[in-house]
Amino acid sequence: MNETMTYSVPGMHCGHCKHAVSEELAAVSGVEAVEVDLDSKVVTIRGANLADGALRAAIDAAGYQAA
Ligand SMILES: [Cu+2]
Repeated sequence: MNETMTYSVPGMHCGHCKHAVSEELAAVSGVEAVEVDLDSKVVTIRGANLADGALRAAIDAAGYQAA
């Protein structure tokens, strides 16, 4: 857990959104932990060798967009 990436994802509004985004991100290579704060709409990802493109693609695949 030596890297932290944060993304603002304004489209997240409930537990379903949180679950969908977390599931997709958890499957990305290097990701060890995903934290979603629905109040601030911020996703925090911790892991090793995190790739910005892959993380953004996962958020996209979940049906949301990183701002
Ligand atoms: Cu929702």
